[in-house]
Amino acid sequence: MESPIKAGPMRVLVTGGSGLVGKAIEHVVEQEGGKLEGEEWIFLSSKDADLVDVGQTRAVFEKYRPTHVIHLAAKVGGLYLHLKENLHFLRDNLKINDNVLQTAHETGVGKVVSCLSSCIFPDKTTYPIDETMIHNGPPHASNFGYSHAKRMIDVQNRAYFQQYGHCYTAVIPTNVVGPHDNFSIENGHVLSALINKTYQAKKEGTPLSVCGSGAPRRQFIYSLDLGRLIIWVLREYKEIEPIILSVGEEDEVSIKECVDIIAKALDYKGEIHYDTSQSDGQMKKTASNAKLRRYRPDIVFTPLTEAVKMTCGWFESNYDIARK
Ligand code: NAP
Ligand code: GFB
Repeated sequence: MESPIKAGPMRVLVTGGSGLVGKAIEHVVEQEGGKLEGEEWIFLSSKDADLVDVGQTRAVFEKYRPTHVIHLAAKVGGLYLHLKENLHFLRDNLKINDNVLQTAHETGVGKVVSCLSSCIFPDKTTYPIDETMIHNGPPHASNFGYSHAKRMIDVQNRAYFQQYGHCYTAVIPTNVVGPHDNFSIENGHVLSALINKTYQAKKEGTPLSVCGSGAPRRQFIYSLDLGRLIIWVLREYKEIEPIILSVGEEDEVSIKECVDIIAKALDYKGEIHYDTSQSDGQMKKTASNAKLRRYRPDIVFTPLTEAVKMTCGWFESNYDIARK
């Protein structure tokens, strides 16, 4: 039996509200009419509460008394940070997730939407990957810490439903690109790191060095498209089972294609080298968005070239304040 979600306007607490995905949701809520009459939306950063700490987690939930939670907060980073810090990714994210879900239960939160990721699926698998395959084998070795912590959210959600009837569910975004990302060359995700690298190469008149062979393939969703879909999941999606939020398999591109898209967007015409001494990580993790399409056949995704162009524009205009 599902626990009743309180009637009346929502008070939504967004953990990780200051990050790439959180800022996209804030834009949709504040600028695109994503907030309905009487609703309150609170966007947290780690300055409001370090969610690794259960006392600070409880204090921030007591302060805001949310009816709903979008749980984005996590230790997040690109392939090369994962390779260095798998234990930190595992421990920090296990603690954050348990603190947020258990505190949501203790304070009577009616619905929680958490975030998994398309990089947590089994490394040895058939394609396309779908939501039923999460636990069908070990994740890729490069990010096993983060992947196991994220997989536990799915296990926790099932346990909260079975024991208390809570509607705690999760979305599975693929790689995300957009404004307010972490543009760190060492620790960022591929597109944000490459945007910063290409920007520097153009400014210095030096060659652009790309990590790996450029052969791996990825699907990228624009952060604002993802933000709109997460708000839809909060309002309309009733399953405990997670749902993949991604562009289709047909939109999968190689890292080399990404490099060329970024070079065009930043008008970079210098030399491009591929440093194959650096890991390629997962070669592919092609995810199916068939379940999403069944719910939302109307969805139109921002094309990658447009998403990259807008992200590059944001980066150039906000260079001084961008995380890098
Ligand atoms: P992000 O830009 O790095 O933002 C992370 C957010 O979590 C920030 O608001 C950060 O706060 C907060 N945070 C980190 N550690 C915290 C802690 N100990 N206590 C409280 N808050 C903490 O990450 P993102 O890309 O938006 O990712 C959001 C969610 O989407 C994550 O769950 C991630 O796993 C998932 N996801 C991301 C991608 C992607 O490609 N980016 C793909 C799939 C899934 P501060 O600003 O104060 O640091
Ligand atoms: O976004 P990324 O770091 O992680 O992409 P994943 C790694 C891929 O991009 C590898 C290539 O094939 C790299 O060889 N690449 C090329 C680069 N140049 C660079 C560069 O300068 N920086 C980086 N980082 N990569 C992510 C997870 O896995 O999947 C996230 O790390 C999230 O947490 C996301 O879950 C969905 O795509 O391999």
